[in-house]
Amino acid sequence: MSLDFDAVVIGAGFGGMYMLHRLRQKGFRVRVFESGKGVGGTWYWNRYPGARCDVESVQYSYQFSPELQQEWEWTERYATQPEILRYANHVADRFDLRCDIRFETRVTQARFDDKAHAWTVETDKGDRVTARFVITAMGCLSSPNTPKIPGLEDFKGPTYHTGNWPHDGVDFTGETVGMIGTGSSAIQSIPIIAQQATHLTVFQRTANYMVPAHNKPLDPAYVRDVKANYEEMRRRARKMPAGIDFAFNPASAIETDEPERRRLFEERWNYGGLGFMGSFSDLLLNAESNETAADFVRAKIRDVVKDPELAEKLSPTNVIGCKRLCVDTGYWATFNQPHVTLVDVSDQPIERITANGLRAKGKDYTFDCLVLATGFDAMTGALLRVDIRGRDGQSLQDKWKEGPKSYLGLTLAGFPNLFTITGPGSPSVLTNMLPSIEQHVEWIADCIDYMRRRGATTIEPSREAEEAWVGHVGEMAGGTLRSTCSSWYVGANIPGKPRVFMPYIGGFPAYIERCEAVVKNGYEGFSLV
Ligand code: N01
Repeated sequence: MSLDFDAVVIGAGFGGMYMLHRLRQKGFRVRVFESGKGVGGTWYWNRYPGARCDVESVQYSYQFSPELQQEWEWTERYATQPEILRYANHVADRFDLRCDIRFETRVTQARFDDKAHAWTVETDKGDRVTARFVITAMGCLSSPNTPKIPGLEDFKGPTYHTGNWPHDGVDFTGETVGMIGTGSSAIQSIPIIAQQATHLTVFQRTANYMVPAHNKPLDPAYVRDVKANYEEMRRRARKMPAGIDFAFNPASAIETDEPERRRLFEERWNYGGLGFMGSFSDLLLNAESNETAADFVRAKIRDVVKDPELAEKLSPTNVIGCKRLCVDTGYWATFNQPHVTLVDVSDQPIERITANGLRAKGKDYTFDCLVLATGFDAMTGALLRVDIRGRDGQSLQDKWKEGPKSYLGLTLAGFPNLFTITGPGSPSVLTNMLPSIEQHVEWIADCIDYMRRRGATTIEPSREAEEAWVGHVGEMAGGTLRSTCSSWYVGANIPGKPRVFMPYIGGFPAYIERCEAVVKNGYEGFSLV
């Protein structure tokens, strides 16, 4: 049976684009399906005001092409969404990717044919194509979560979700706005929406920790230096647990005396960014150490927020870093403004959305526009939206009904020739996504190339290898404070979702080593036919 393609890739974000390029370089025939009108994935959809990456721009970028790395000029320490989207488009043009991407086309079903050793992929545009391999590149945070709050359809004004923002932008000038959520998307957009709106009411279920971005234009001398030493920086980053090059202090917070501890926290705070959690090595391992960092941040909130009662409401009480840490610009100070109101809904859920606003704790709030900054069905949501069927017609929904299972976060027992870029069980969301994506793409491309050389037509992990990996992922998670709170890492934001810590927390270097060892040992844990 002749197949239409060697591989179908689902999604044209950073994962899908590089997968296409890499496979084409090796001479494979590839078709990419993308539901958006353009490339960029996360950065195509998340156009809410203030959206920018919290990994520094010079590191949140591809490294597979030294020429690309040298020619692209980032302008700010943390790149804005429009700049990252321009970069994605530049990559698509530079490597002539668009000709193999079908835009505005959503994959609806992928079925594995046991006899043909191939997948049949169907789309909402009526495509029906066959391919030896299917590679998902749908992103970890790409299935927006709209909570089922009663009355949502009754609201008369416009409702916006930060994860699916209108492409022409929204001007809130002269409007009153209600916002639900205080995660990363909310904390970036709140200061900007507050500049436009006549009144902003924020409904907070859980107060969040944040560290200042101290964003700034990039100094040309710094950029020149980075470019002259890019490879060295990338090498250092690969050795760090999150795949990000920043200094990590091996000392314990609790074993460091108070003045020195404060000095080190202060130093990181003044530098800005996620490196704050690298102040000490045990912040996510030891509850007492964690509390020292949490206390430090809470004191910062009291310094900024003038009303002590409001400061208290904005102060998180859970483990710092358990939910994803936010990187902000002026978030807490925004609440000092008289036209910004915080409503704490931590003890009682929002009762209902009404025609003109919402009702919470027996009180009615009115506003013209509603913003849902309510996050995503993370890591599994996008995959489960597609009807994926492996051997004997088994559905992915069925396989994952008690939580996601994978081997290396890359492959699934019972689903031959299916690869999941940054799938559950991989480090992905706990790392700098770009290098994580590149590592997966290169591993997958090498594997497919190896199969071609061997004349193999299927690859599939054994149930034992998968179980062992799932066990290892769970064991690693159990050893840190990160699995102890109701975060999207454990699926807690989606009612009914199985509670499983989804990403691999053992660190990027350990993960790379494991993936390389699997190859070295002749694709250990896999059967190739
Ligand atoms: O989503 P979130 P996000 N009633 O899930 C609240 C990445 N990202 O889009 O915490 C009331 O973090 C919910 O409350 P709670 C980053 O990895 C990166 O902000 O569940 N409230 C929470 O406050 C990030 O972690 C960047 O109690 C409800 C909020 O909605 C991830 O994407 C920027 C509710 C959702 O927060 C997701 O971030 C943006 C309800 N029924 C995003 N349902 C950067 O690179 C939900 N909430 C900087």
